[in-house]
Amino acid sequence: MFDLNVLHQQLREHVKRNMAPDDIKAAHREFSYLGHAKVSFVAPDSVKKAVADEVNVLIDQAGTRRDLRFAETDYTPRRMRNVTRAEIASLGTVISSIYTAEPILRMLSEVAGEPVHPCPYEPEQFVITCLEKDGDTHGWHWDDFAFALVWVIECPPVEHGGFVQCVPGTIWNKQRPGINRALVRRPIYSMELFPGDLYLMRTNTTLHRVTPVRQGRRKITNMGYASTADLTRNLTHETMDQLWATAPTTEV
Ligand SMILES: O=C(O)CCC(=O)C(=O)O
Ligand SMILES: [Fe+2]
Repeated sequence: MFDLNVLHQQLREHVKRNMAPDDIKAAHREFSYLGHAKVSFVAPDSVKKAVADEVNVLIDQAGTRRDLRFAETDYTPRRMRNVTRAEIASLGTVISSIYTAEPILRMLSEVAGEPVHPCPYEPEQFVITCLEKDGDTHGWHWDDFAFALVWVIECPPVEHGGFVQCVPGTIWNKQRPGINRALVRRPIYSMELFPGDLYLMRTNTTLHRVTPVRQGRRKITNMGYASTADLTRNLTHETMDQLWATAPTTEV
């Protein structure tokens, strides 16, 4: 059991001691051009370890297998084990507490170049996903809210798949997603990630996926955040509601 006060103290000290304005500036530049940037510097190793330990316990305790496809994203496959926000909040302590930590929100806002807010729709605040079987993948999709902060806990080498690809500057039309059209029209960026990495993505206008895992395992926790514009928009949540539904379903 981690002492949350100690973790928050370590986070504050990390930001005070290691605040490198150049890292944030570089990440901001990359984020504005490419819709994503590595931000592994936002948390110290102690906090990353506490998050990783909780992810590992919760996957074993509450992970549910999903195998789904949605019309709203052209039936791209989602094959994974996941743990919902409700399960994380009731069975764990670290992830739900770090989610709203002020130093993290402040750094993310600097990287994004605009305020980053906790998500007003609870089920999309944080989730855990584990790709563990040959062919497991989080297929091409957009998210409902503007930002995602992904903590990489475990990840196979790129040779075995499970890396992130994205197409920034794309808009999600839920009636006509046009994913293949977006893929041939614009460049696809691929990202190599290692355990302990974090990245921030503008997920509502950056089409993204995790390529199928062939060997090994990939574990992450994804924290979703809202832009100021999201707070006043009337968003719908079809794909997320089905993906994280309490009873797993294979309907489309
Ligand atoms: O696993 C990742 O790196 C991305 C996860 C993701 O896109 C999501 O949970 O919506
Ligand atoms: Fe996503």
